[in-house]
Amino acid sequence: MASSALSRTTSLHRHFNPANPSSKGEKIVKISGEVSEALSRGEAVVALESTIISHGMPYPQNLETAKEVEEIVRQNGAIPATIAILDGVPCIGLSAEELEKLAILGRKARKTARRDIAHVVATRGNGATTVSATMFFASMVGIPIFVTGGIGGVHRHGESTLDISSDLTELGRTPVTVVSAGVKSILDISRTLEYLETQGVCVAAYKTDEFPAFFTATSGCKAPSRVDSPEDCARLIDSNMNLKLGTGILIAVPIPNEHSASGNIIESAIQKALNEAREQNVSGSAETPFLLARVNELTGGASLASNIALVKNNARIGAQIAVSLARLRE
Ligand code: PSU
Ligand code: MN
Repeated sequence: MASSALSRTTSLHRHFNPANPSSKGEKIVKISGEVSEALSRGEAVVALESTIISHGMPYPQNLETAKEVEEIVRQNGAIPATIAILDGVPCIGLSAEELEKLAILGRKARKTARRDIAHVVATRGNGATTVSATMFFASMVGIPIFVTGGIGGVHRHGESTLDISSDLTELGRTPVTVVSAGVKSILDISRTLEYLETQGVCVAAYKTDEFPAFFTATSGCKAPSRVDSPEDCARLIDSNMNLKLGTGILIAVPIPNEHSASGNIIESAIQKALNEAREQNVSGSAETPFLLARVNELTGGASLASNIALVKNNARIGAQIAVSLARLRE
């Protein structure tokens, strides 16, 4: 235990040294007391993103879901660390007031991927971090596991638009494990898997051979690896850390059967939303939020209910993995 606490502190300080602040002497990031204590003791911590709160769901469901997800992480023995940039300060672990502020800001908060971080901080803005930016901060402070709903990927027609989410390159360069329900079929799933292979990312499906497609458990694409328990995941993460591979891991958890949306209804809504995006020239970072909102409207809220259910399921499994990893590294 003592040696693991020591090694965690050492690795924390290698990435982020609170004694080495910015040029003006300010702290570079703010870590909540609870999260910082858990990290220094080598206890289980789960990072959570904030774009899902600001751009992924409407108010007030976004706030309710964010609170419930944090509660599920706690019930399963880990400490939640929601990450966002507030008034220019990257915050690791939000208070109830900060979480509410972000949920109410909604789309007024800036969707912040890795490329946007420096600008949001420099302009003292409010930034909701995507998977890429959340991974960056989680890694900086030494949180190995991060739970979300779905990650970005290669967009349909990405081979000509080059619209490939920076989530995929982040997975290739940052050793954080992301627990998600796969990728939505608003994206090109098989090209997303090809790109993750190019980036050297280990992709493992949870208790299934198939890579899941967010709203549905199947995608028609085989997952490159399979894991069957939180302990399997913890051993995988531990090996990745010991080998210092430096790359992330994607654990793809299928949506529970009872919540999976009808594939046909979702698929026709996605087709319609994609056509509208093209007609209205919606592209770049605006495309994913546009599609998510339209699919939700077109399915009369059915997709939002599935979305909430799968995020909660991921939170439960992610916390179990974090607990198992903390035990393994004691
Ligand atoms: N997919 C979802 N819900 C989301 C996102 C993706 O099902 O909320 C968000 C995540 O924050 C993800 C980001 O990191 O969108 C990807 O955006 P882009 O496609 O612009 O890279
Ligand atoms: Mn993009």
